[in-house]
Amino acid sequence: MHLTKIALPAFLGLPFISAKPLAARDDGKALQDLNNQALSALQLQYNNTAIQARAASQCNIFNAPIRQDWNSFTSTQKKEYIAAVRCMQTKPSIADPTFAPGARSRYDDFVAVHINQTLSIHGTGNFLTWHRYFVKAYETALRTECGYTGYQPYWNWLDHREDPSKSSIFDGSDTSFSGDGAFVAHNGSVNGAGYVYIPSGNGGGCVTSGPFVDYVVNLGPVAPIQDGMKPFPDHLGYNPHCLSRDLSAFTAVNWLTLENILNVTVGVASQSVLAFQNELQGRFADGFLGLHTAGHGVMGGVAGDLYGSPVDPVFFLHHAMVDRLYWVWQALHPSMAKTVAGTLTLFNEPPSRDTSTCDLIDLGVNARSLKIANLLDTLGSDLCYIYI
Ligand SMILES: *[C@@H]1O[C@H](CO)[C@@H](O)[C@H](O)[C@H]1NC(C)=O
Ligand SMILES: *[C@@H]1O[C@H](CO)[C@@H](O)[C@H](O)[C@H]1NC(C)=O
Ligand SMILES: *[C@@H]1O[C@H](CO)[C@@H](O)[C@H](O)[C@H]1NC(C)=O
Ligand SMILES: *[C@@H]1O[C@H](CO)[C@@H](O)[C@H](O)[C@H]1NC(C)=O
Ligand SMILES: [Cu+2]
Repeated sequence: MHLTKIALPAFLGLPFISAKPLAARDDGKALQDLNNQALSALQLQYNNTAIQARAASQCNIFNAPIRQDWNSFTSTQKKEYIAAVRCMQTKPSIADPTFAPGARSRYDDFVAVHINQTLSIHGTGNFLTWHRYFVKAYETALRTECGYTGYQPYWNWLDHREDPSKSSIFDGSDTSFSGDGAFVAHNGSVNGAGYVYIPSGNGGGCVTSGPFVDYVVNLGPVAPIQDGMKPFPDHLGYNPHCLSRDLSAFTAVNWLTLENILNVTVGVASQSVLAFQNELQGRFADGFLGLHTAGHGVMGGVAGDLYGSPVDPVFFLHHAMVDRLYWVWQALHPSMAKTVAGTLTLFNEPPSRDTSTCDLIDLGVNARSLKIANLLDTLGSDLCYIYI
């Protein structure tokens, strides 16, 4: 705890002393400062560890692979990442067809386990570690099965919030993840478990350009939230359709905010892992989406489906950003970093026991099962990475 107390005041002064609203550029700087606070805290923890307890070969803050902002990738790096994703979408599925009859590709193998376990990995005590491991397993598959030589990039939510279609992720160019969907008149989406109405953006249909214009989505949607989009009744059955989007500046401007990022990492909502994960996911009955739900909502289209959301490849950049905040929170709250809270079922419906750090995270054919305890430290023997 003392790390937090020493390190934070200088930083905390920044957003609050200013009387006028912060420009987007300052928001980006404040987020970078927050990341730097986490790096310093981890360095200090390492430097304070007895010399004999830190073998140079072990994963540590100074030798860990670095995950970075998609914006900081060169065109070559972006193209290499995109090529690996497309490779995953063409390699045949290795899942048991009786488990996921609709899965055709290695990419679908990831979507299928997420659909299958949706009700026990959201609004639960394993939400943070399940998705952390899911992203890690995907990053590993890109590298070992599709020749990718970099690490998982993240989506910087503060970038182009007022018009996501201008961002390097969604601008529709050949170094993006394709852009907005074609305009299809519809009456928006109902997000946040039915509580939060989101007006239509300029899309709603299939993406029209970029690397994923011909990508065939094979699974879902299970529980779509966009007006007019029909659920496919067979959760893991074969349902070929396009990658649809309805980019929502409304959602980004309202909820992908520096204020919310600060609240969960250093503010009121950072005071326990329960408060952190709840505020991150949203307070739907209050009409508040939370950063995690909002990110999915910004993509819209097929990504608005809680179950099938990984069909949109930006899912993994979004969840890398979610994991980045979890990593920041853990670094700045070392005494609570390895605690978990919550139960085994979505919003504890039906009621279930508390999550334990001995519970296994099972990603099917995508990775070996690991205990939650092994996924709490990104500088351990099972995970090794940092964010910049
Ligand atoms: C930790 O030690 C390294 C190497 O001596 C040094 O460069 C770094 O500034 C130290 N970090 C902190 C936060 O003290
Ligand atoms: C998930 O898959 C397992 C194994 O096939 C199956 O027993 C279970 O019913 C599935 N659960 C859901 C919610 O689809
Ligand atoms: C659109 O949906 C919202 C929220 O469900 C509703 O309040 C509104 O009346 C709808 N508008 C139309 C034109 O259907
Ligand atoms: C911060 O999170 C707390 C706890 O969920 C919430 O009550 C409060 O309204 C949030 N503050 C802001 C400024 O969003
Ligand atoms: Cu999820």
